[in-house]
Amino acid sequence: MSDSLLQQIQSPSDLKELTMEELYLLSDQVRQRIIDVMAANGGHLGSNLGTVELSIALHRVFSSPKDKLIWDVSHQTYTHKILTGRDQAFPSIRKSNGLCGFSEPRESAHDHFNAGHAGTALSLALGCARARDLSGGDEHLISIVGDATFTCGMSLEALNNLSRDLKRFVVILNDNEMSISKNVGAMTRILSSLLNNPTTNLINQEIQTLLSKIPGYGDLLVEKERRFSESLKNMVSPSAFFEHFGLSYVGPIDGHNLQQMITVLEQVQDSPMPIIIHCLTKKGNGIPYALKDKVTWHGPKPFDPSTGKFLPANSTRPTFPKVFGRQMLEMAEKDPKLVVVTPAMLAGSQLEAFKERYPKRCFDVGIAESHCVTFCGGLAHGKKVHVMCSIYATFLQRALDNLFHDVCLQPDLPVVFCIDRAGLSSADGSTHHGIFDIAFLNEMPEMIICQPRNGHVLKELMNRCFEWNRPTAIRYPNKTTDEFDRVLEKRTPGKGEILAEGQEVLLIGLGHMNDTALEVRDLLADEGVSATVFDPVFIKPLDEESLHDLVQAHQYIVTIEEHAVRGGLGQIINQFLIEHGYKNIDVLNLGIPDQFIGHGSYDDLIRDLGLHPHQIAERIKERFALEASVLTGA
Ligand SMILES: Cc1ncc(C[n+]2csc(CCOP(=O)(O)OP(=O)(O)O)c2C)c(N)n1
Repeated sequence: MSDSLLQQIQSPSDLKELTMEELYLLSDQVRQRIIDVMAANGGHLGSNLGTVELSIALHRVFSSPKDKLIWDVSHQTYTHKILTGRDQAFPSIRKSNGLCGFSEPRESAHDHFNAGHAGTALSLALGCARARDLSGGDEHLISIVGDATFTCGMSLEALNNLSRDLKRFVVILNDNEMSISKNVGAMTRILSSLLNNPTTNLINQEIQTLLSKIPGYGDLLVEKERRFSESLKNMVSPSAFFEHFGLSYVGPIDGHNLQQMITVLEQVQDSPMPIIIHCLTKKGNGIPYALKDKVTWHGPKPFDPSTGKFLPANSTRPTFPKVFGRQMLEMAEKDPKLVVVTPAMLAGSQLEAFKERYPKRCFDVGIAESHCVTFCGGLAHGKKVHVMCSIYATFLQRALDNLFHDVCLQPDLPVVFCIDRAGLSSADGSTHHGIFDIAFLNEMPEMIICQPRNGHVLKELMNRCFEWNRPTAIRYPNKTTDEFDRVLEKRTPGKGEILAEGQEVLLIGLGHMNDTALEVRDLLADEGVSATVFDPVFIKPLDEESLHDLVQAHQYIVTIEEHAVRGGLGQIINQFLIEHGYKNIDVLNLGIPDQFIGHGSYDDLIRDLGLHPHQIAERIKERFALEASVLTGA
């Protein structure tokens, strides 16, 4: 068959016409396509190379979109996208106006939910199945769930709600033994015990007999199968763990063995009870260097596929998370009480070196944000240790009640939340933007909230945060920044800084948006408009003393933040003005409007939001009619 087999696939129904040889060829072509596009764009390479055969088998056996494939996290859906009419657009993935890197219903009828956070697929599929049964439907619900996603309480909560009479409900447990880093906890032990169960080996014989009966290629496959059998202990047998939840367990089977996957799926698809198929896959399958270093190749930046070398980065400056990781090492050396907790984001949060140097003081709790925050409450109890909880802004949303109930409401639990990825997440898009956390953190009576404008201020805040003795949030984006070789000054809650003085306009920037504010100031100055730039540093408590002086000295106030305007710094400043009876002041709040924001390059997103310095300068002049008033001296 020709090289262009992939181009002939317009919809998954086309797979049903192909021979097994053609399906093998297709899997090679899809794998190569993913490698080529990821090399150019960067993205979730490892997990996607693990699901090529699995996705082909699923689309061969089931009839999407009537049968619903519901992917957990959905970062592993590239083959699914390619097979469901999106191959041509595939090079645009994660780019501005291009395909989304996750499942996105606005993009295709084959994607049923906008997903990006782990632990949702089982609950969504179960909900769909119950609705199907109530409305007399007959479609299959297939959820595809990674082994690390079983560290999520939500996955277990969904399992707890299954019942044995649920039909046409298939769970694919995609087990590659990895989260982003090595998977953690008892669940990994349970899964590996299934692989080492002695009865598993006995059943191996059975599946080989089954395969040999397939006309035309059975014998060949048996041969292939034997070569694999060292690592694959295939079986069709119940397993106690999943049986207790009402699921029939099938496996473990080789998730890269297309024929075997298809055979098993065909056999179980009309089961009168819910089924879990335990597939063994390898992250990075098909690229030796990616197989060797699964953490690095989970989500690489653009690279040269022939050497596995990354393309030169645009900047040599450190990122905020890098500064955080290094500062943690510095602090840990001086403070033996310092511990850090991460919910499965060791690598992204730059904590790998900390884990290596201080393994007992670093807790990776798995993809379990609620547990993570409550666990931090327990850790901080009695102040035996200094607790840093390093968590992405978007994932902290999962633990809102834990934050309220198990930390802030408790007397004297000074957990420090280092909130990473606060701001736009660019290529990951709507599920990952960290733009809502101030809104809910600000509601917590005991909370201190701050945001450094650069790496140096980040270190200053980290250095002092345990002196404040309160639950504290230090939020920062994944952007490049500066560290400076200077003494770390003391930071005090409620103390901001004037970065530049002026007269008419008061620009209040949040964190790195102070760089934008300073640029805006220059642009306004070019037009004869004078502006002050104030960095509050602390969002809560506000530097009310400075604000009173500044508000009285300026006629116009502009807040600039990379956070939702609703509930963000802007509204907090507005509240301050109202509470203190300021009347004749014009205010402009700039930030993320009340809508969900898609993916794209950082610069494109900033421009789309009107937050580029030139756009902000224009918006300020327009809003306050500054040219007319200031330039004419009116
Ligand atoms: C709630 C939540 N926390 C953390 C993450 C970050 N994250 C993305 S993929 C991933 C690992 C997922 O592992 P697994 O479920 O086994 O799927 P695999 O990548 O191995 O296919 C993590 C922790 C997330 N997407 N959602």
